[in-house]
Amino acid sequence: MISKPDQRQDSFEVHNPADGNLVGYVSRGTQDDVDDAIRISWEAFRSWSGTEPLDRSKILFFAARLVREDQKELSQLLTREQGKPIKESMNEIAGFARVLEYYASITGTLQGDYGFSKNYGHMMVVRQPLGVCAAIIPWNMPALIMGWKTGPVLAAGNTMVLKPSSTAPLTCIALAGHLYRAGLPESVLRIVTGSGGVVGQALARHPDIRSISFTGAVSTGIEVAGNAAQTLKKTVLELGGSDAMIVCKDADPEAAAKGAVSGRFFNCGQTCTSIKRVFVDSAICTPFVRRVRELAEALIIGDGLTGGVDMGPVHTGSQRENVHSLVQETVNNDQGTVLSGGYIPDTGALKGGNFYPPTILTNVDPDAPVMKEEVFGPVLPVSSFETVTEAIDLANSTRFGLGASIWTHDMRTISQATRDLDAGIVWVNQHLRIPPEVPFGGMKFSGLGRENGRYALLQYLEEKTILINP
Ligand code: TXE
Repeated sequence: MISKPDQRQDSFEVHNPADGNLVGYVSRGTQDDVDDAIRISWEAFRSWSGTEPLDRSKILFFAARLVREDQKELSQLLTREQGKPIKESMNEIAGFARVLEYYASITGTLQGDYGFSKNYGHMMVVRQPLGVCAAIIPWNMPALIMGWKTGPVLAAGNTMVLKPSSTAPLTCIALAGHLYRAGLPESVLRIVTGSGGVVGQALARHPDIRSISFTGAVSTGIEVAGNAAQTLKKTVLELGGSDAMIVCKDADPEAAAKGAVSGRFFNCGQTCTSIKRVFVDSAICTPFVRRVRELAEALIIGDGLTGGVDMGPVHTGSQRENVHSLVQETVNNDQGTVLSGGYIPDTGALKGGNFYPPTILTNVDPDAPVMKEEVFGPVLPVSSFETVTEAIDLANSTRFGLGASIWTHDMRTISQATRDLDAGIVWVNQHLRIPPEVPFGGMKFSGLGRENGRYALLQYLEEKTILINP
């Protein structure tokens, strides 16, 4: 899909991270575009918020069906602009549809409460939509995150202005097209493409936006929240993570090794809840690391459109630079050893893209920056521990609190870990998997509020108390 937008408007290019080729163009939105989109959305709000929940459900279900019918083409577009293997894109597009189906199935279920008091009469609580909500989307999982943000907002009867990332906006635009074809008025969901500094900031600052949901970097999230606070918007921030995986000595060794590899190298390590640090009981560390290495080195790296590829490129050259410099810093400071990977490929088919091999670092100092910062790329740092309490303390020792997993079958250890890990989501004997029914979000610097589940629907509704003296 290479088509230039309206010639009157400035535009920018979207490139394939696997080879640098042009994938398409999008408009460079301005403050005026944001103002127009918000005005149109408010006009639409009057009618959309008054539709029957069942009618909103029908549109969301129909959109999900259209997306599933077009899954292959949408996945190819996602891979071309984002870089991930086609099998992951297929799952992500299906994930978008599933989120829409989930919200379609609960539309209208949280309408309110009722009570009667001799003193106050009829006490009613009605939940009403907020108005125009904004969403700012990143590039790492644009389709799924678009589903997490649009699903509850639209199901609750709000309208939305959405800004996709500048480097992976095309799938979001295509998905919006499917929603329109399913009957969603275009005025109910407006997409404004453009830079974060212009379009994103205009949305965060705009006085007529009632709620803003942002996914991206911690520093950007703090700026968005600061701007949103000036006009008291409800704010949801889904920021980064530095998820720990704790492998106990009774863990199923094969399941844990496979979990580490898929949990780290999925999406080339560019997922907020990727496994970013592994702590292994010292009694099993050597065989565990050996097996992780075998599995990681068996992964096929290449252009995500090629069948059989397990891991695509890092999304941008600058992201790859950040990742590589953290690896080099670890080695140069004697804070860890490269067991596998750790270089920028400069030969063959991988030379033309932003590829980086699956990289394993061992004996890593838990205080090294590669353990403390969010490393958004295929780097797996491993360290050992002596006691579970020590491992939990290490897991909690960063500013992040998004996810964490513990691999064990011991009930006492499971109880301790699920209670003491500072994370918005704690997995046991799995990592990274999140169905739309349960809340998703982080503690500490990983964010504010939750997405997914009925919790997200509540976020986009506002309670009004009505007291009737009969
Ligand atoms: O994020 P940005 P980037 C983390 C990850 C990654 C780092 C940087 O660690 O390495 O962030 O990624 C828009 N006001 N995550 O630079 O800039 C921007 O246009 C309003 C984790 O891509 O935060 C894009 O649409 N909006 C994360 C979105 O914010 C602004 C996923 C995210 O971009 C803005 C992505 C501004 N001032 C990155 N500046 C996760 N939690 O999964 C930019 N944007």
